[in-house]
Amino acid sequence: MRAFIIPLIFLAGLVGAVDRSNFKTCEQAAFCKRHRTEEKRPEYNVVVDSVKANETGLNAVLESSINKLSLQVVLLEDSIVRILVDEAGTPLRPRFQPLIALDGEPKQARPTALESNPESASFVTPSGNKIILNYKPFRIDFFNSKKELIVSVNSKNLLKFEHFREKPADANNDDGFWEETFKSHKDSKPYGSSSVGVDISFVGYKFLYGLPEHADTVALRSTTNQEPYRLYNLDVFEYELGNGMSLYGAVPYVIANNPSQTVGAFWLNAAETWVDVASSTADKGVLASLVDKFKASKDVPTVDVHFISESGVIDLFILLGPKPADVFRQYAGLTGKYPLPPQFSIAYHQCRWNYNDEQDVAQVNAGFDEHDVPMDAIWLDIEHTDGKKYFTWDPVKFANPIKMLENLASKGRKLITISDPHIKKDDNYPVYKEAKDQGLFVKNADGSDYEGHCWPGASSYLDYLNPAVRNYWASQYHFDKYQGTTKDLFIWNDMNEPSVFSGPEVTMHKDARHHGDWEHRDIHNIYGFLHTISTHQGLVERSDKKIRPFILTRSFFSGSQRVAAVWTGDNMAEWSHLKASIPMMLSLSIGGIPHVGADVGGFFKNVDENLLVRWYQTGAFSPFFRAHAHIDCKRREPWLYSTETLNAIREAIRTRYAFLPYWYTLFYEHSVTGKPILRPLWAEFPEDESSYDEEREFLVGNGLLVRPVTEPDVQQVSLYLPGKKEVWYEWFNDKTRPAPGAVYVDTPLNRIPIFQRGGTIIPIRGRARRSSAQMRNDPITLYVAISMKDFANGTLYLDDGETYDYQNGQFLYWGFTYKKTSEFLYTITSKNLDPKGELDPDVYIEKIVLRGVRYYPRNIHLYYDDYNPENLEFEHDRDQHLVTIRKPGAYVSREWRIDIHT
Ligand code: NBV
Repeated sequence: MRAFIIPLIFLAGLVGAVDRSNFKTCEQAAFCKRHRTEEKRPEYNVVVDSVKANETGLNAVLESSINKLSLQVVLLEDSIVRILVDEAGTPLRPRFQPLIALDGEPKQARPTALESNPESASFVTPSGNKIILNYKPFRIDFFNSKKELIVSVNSKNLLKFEHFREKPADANNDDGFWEETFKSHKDSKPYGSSSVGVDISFVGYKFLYGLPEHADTVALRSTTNQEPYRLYNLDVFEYELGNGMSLYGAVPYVIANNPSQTVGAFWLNAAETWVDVASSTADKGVLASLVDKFKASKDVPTVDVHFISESGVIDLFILLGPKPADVFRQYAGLTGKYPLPPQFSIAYHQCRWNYNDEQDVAQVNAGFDEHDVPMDAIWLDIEHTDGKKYFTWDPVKFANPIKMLENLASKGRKLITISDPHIKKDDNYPVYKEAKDQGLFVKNADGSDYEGHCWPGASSYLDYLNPAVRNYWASQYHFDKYQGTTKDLFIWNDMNEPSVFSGPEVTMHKDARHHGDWEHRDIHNIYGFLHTISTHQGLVERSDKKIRPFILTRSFFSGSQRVAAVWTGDNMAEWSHLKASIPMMLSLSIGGIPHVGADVGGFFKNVDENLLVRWYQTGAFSPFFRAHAHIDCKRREPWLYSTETLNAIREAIRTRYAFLPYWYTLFYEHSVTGKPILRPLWAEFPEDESSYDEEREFLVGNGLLVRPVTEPDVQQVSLYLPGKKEVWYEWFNDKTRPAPGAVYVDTPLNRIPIFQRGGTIIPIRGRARRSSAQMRNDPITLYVAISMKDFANGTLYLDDGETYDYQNGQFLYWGFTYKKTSEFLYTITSKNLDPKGELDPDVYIEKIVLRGVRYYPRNIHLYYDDYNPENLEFEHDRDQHLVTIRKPGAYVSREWRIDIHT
């Protein structure tokens, strides 16, 4: 039994900031300190005789004065190289690999031009990248098809691999190798420290991104003379901005971008990980001769990264790009994509801790209708349960949940309930009793059930690493088990870092034991991921794989996108937090997790009206859009504010609903290509160096640029329009703006600065309704933004928005193209992009708006075939270069052509 000391932070109410003393620095984590500061570490060399080429790469043994390691360099499909380093021979204990993060076993590929000589061995990938394994000292260099060095592994000789060992009688523990204490918590390491680390240099790069989750800039900062970025999933109360402290989730993955090439590195390790980032130039040290040979100048900017993990193996994937879209696809190929979510989940959500009872829910539900504000889901936080026992309802406050669900469903709305992984220690709670009896909890080192303190008081934690536990937890969601629920109820998984109020750093003890005798240390960063995998399984099973699940999770790891959306946790109602939400969402988004958002309004503290409006406007362009607030905050339903505020909030939410067809199409396209939905500018404009550290603004898909207002009381904001010889259109007034360039736009309270990129066609729905379900068959308006080359195209995906029937052809995916066909003729055509899509709904195009028209249309005709033109009505605003074609009446799922004669 561990003693419970409830940190004061949880009783502290709404003031204060993070208590840093609760969380370790690198200096306080013995392994991190050793990796970071050890001056003279033994060098590893490749044992020359051990090098063996095989069908997909090279194997070898690495040797230092301390130990021997096995090395595999494996070529994977799609220009990815995997480097695996483990202890050689028969180690004392096996090492954990979080293979669950991978979306299946990566497919191997055959290299060409395998060569070896006394100093090195090399091979070439099908796309012309050359990989050289240097023997003395061990180093792996990656060259692109232009023969330029782009990545080098271990060029700084930071490889360090602590092997398991028997504790000698006279063991010296000065450096915390055998045992560590943090505050009152002792961590035992009977086989010693088993940490691993190595350096990776990105040669020719100044900018590196990734490593969510941190409340920091999107472009990673140098950590020289500062704390490294930390990846150790933690429940950080009142987190601070602008540093690399751990937060709730971990994606150990970085992307480097320069004008000619984008590359990535994925460090597949679930243990506590620290990452140093430093800028240098490759004109000194071992790489100098290589860059000299391959680069015009020796002064090659380089970003050096040092990954350090407490246990596990080195399992490193180098993604060779060469363009951002390639790297996104490569990473998604490894860890998976976010499957198409139900449509309601990308609409607007109303949450607070807590909606008090069924009457409260009914009033909020009605309030949205009374005030004409669309809304798709109401959320219930922990207070809805019977004593924080998940899968139960408070018998008094929520006596008729089915009725409540049906009321919501009658308007097309959903209910989301919270379900945390801590299980109240109470023999009368069946989940606790069964899990205890069946041995489903995480254990202490002595084999007893692990106990910690959380919301319900003394709790145990299910061991989701065990597939039997995942099945058990999944079954708790079945309708016969989770009573009072219907298919319109979805799930929120919180506190799954896991948060243990009485544990070290508010989480689980590292020497706790999981299924397979793994230590918690080995698996910590995937605990939340496993929790959501199991919830996902439950939701799929309970509907017989008919309804698409929706799960929101706070903790995550690489691969979590296969099962859940993520939010940025307990932020604050402060302008700085609104601003920080943009880089945070962007990092997650390029880290492969597309359905992301921050609590609109800010979780802690009361929010002022100006900030609330601006937050709604940012939320309206965030992939996940939910208002949420702490239990001690004043109520925040939109109608509790001034008319001006209510109007602005209504307008923001309606704008989100108008753009839903565009969002939904982007989510569909992500599920096919792995491309992020929210994109930093460089993702679309990798050559535009001015955009590399831009984080006030972002792109939604390739067509919309959004620059939310994140400053108080501003009447104007400046923003940057990227691209070369491109043109952008201000969404709300159609003004044409050339790129590249900075512009100022007016930002009255109800204005969100958004721009449409010339060359794109964006589908929207112009009528606001109560919920997205009620808009399902509404007509579409196409916004055609004409490029400098007289061209535009775009896509539209539609289906029933909730079932898996789209996998059996019940969808449509059509493309629209605008182009100049001859001197006096411009055409817009529709084309079926996926003939497997059989959906042919009664959805037609009610309006086409053409932006950037520099000619005078004489007449406009619609053709379903070549013979019967239909004359279309249109308006032409010469000053604004705008043509509006009214009621073309063309169906979105039919082939047609519109001719514009000039
Ligand atoms: O369940 C209560 C809250 C929840 O509202 C919030 O969104 C989570 O991030 N939860 C954390 C626990 C308590 C936070 C102080």
